[in-house]
Amino acid sequence: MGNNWLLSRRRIFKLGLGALTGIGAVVAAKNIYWSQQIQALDNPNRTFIASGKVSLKERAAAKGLIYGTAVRYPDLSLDVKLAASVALECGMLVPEWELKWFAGKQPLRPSPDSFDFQMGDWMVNYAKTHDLLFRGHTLVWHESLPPWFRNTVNRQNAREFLAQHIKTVMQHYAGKIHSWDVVNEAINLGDNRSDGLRTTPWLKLLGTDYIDLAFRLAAESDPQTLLVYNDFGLDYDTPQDEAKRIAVLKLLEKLKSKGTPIHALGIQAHLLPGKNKFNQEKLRRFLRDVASLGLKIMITEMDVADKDLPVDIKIRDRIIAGVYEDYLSAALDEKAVIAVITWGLSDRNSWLSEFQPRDDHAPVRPLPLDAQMQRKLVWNAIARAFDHAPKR
Ligand code: 9MR
Repeated sequence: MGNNWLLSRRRIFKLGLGALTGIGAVVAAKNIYWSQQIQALDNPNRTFIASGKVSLKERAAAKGLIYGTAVRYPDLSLDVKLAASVALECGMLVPEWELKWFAGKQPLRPSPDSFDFQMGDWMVNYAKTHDLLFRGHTLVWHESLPPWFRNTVNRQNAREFLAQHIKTVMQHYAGKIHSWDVVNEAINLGDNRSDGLRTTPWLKLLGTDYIDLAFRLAAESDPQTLLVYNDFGLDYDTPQDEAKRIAVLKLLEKLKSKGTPIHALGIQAHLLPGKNKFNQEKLRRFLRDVASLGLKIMITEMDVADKDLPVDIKIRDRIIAGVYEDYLSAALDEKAVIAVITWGLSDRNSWLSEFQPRDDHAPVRPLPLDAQMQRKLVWNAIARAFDHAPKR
């Protein structure tokens, strides 16, 4: 047994080495392919000239559009430069953390029977003082749930928890919110359900009707605000995104046919150039299909991750700006699109620095302003897309 055992160990080792070399070759070939794809994305002759210095807010407004950004309380309250840029460039504010159930240092739902509105109130007042519209984000999501949720919410009381949360939060801000993300990211094809729904805690506790229920509770709680279904992964010409677009359309059709009070689709537009192919016509067609259901559309969380892009800032910024302009010029052709929100305004404050950092540790550059709050090519690209957009 001893010798046989040794032999087979050696053979396995050799086989393993062979397999590793094979895998190595495939990975290397893939890397070459991607780096060629990425080079093809860059057009050194492409210029992003935007006429004049008028802010994004004003350019958007001239077309009947809204431009806004997401921000977090600690950034907005402590960073005067950021605050000044938000007031200058934006017509709308979205709290990145403060109206989730549990995110940031002072969460909205610290315990099952309490609500802490301090952060949210500060943000709403800030928006009012600076003449910004305000968006609510988000009432029903499988993430950012409190640590107490698991052991407290069960099949018997889930409906009551959902109703109490939606009513209390929406009534607290009633009349002050332009639009609410009522349900966020409810589709996930990876969960392999025939209806495409994500198996979230809410789905497990309440069944598939939790979405309709959430919208009805929302409509009762604040009849003035626009009620939005918000999701990601709807942007590219890939089989995954195509399947997700179909699943989202099916969900929206179903809700509309049931009389669910839903008013808009939020398309997050977290873009990742390099490996994904983008097709303007496919995006236009999807937006047209959504609009034909009588829904408005908001681009709700736009940014462009640069983790696969060359480190050279000139090249990187040019590619990112091109991605923004290509996407927005197609999206804004659809008149049902009423707003564009970027997920942050300055590279200083992007979630991507933490969630999708670059392998070379170079600071990420996904947003309109650089870390010094200077306008960069992305700003020009957005400005150009607004300037060329048809009027609403
Ligand atoms: O940018 C947000 C990050 O700071 C939070 O830690 C995270 C969890 O609350 O959520 C991020 O924002 C997400 C948004 O709420 C929903 N769409 C995807 C966004 C990026 O993950």
